[in-house]
Amino acid sequence: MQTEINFDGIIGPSHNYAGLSHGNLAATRNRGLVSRPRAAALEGIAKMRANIALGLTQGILLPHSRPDHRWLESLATTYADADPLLQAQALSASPMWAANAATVSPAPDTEDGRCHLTVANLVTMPHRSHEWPETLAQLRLAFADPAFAVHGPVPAPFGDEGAANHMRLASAHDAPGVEIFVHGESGGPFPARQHLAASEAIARRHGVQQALFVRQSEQAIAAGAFHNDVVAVANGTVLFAHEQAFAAKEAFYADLRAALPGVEIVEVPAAQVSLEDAIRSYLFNAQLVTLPSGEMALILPAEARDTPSVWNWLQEHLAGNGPIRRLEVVDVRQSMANGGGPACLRLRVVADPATVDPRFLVDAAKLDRIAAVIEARWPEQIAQDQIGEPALIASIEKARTALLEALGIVELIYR
Ligand code: SUG
Repeated sequence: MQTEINFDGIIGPSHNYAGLSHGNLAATRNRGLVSRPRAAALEGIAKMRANIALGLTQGILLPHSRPDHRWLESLATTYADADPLLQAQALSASPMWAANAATVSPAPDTEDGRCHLTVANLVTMPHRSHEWPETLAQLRLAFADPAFAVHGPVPAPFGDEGAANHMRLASAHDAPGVEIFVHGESGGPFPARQHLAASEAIARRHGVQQALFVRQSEQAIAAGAFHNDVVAVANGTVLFAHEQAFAAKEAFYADLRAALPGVEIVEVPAAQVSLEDAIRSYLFNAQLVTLPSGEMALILPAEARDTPSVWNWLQEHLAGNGPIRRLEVVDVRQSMANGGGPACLRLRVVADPATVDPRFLVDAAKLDRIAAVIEARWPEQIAQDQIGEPALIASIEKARTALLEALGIVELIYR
């Protein structure tokens, strides 16, 4: 049976605050803080446990091998010789944000009836530009079944940041849907990370039957919405978005209503929640999910509860007859401090779980085993001035190997 599976990126042992993402205000604001990789990874595990308890199907993607020695080799250097910026770029645990792993077009949407995945090239940010080879290797393992078609990256210079700029609306997960590809053109002082040409190429190669292309508003990017999933999220027939998320909004909404007559657009007015509050609280970087009961729940970061304008809007929505019936608050503060909320941490794939390599699916017992490795091996903290220390690097490398061994995913250890 086709269902939605959320694949969460396990937060890797090298998680740190190097402030690498220009335009991501949380990451630059928190540059230089001491990170807590063990606590971070356990927060991610707790989120997965909570989602399983809600009756959702849960998968994982694995931390990449860090530092990325292959990437450094292609730059004709080594970790020991690299300058601190290059070291940080090679060490980043950014693959945790699985929403940037790939764009996924579920089987009911595509011409050939297969579920298509294109690995994101992430070319805009140097520390993320070297994620794709290892992500691709994981996707090829997890989705080796002929029900899937896994594609390599769109070529540079067309920036592609994956599912974070892609939304799907459909009357049911297993019904044909409308796929919305969101790109940026300008973002004030900040880069637009998703390019229209990349989105169009993906829609063509996936054979998406109903695709809409919409531009992110310049205002949103300039306010810190470096990905669309910071200001909008969709599930089922519901689009939940900030009033200022899109450029040419009325035309987009009209196209969407024509493509999916039952669509419900839940728009949060700027007068009630400013773009700044939306971005600081990550109201929209929530997981909007359909529970087994058929009700929709919003899985939100604690920061949303702590932001009065946001929490008031949500309470009003619940009291009215809005489509979001339930709020679930999760604590992912370590990831949030780098600009990654609950939705950034997961990649949604609609598929029959029986077609997925079972090593990439988790239940509560497997999460206990993963948590035990994290507790025993993940560094408790990393200060920025430690990232050149050989002992720290050795412990990071050993920690990841221990996890892959525990999960029996040894193909990825010595790539
Ligand atoms: O690409 N942060 C990530 C956050 C990604 C969030 N993902 C989604 N919105 N889907 C980014 O900006 C910061 C890492 C650092 O600065 O060390 C970082 O890469």
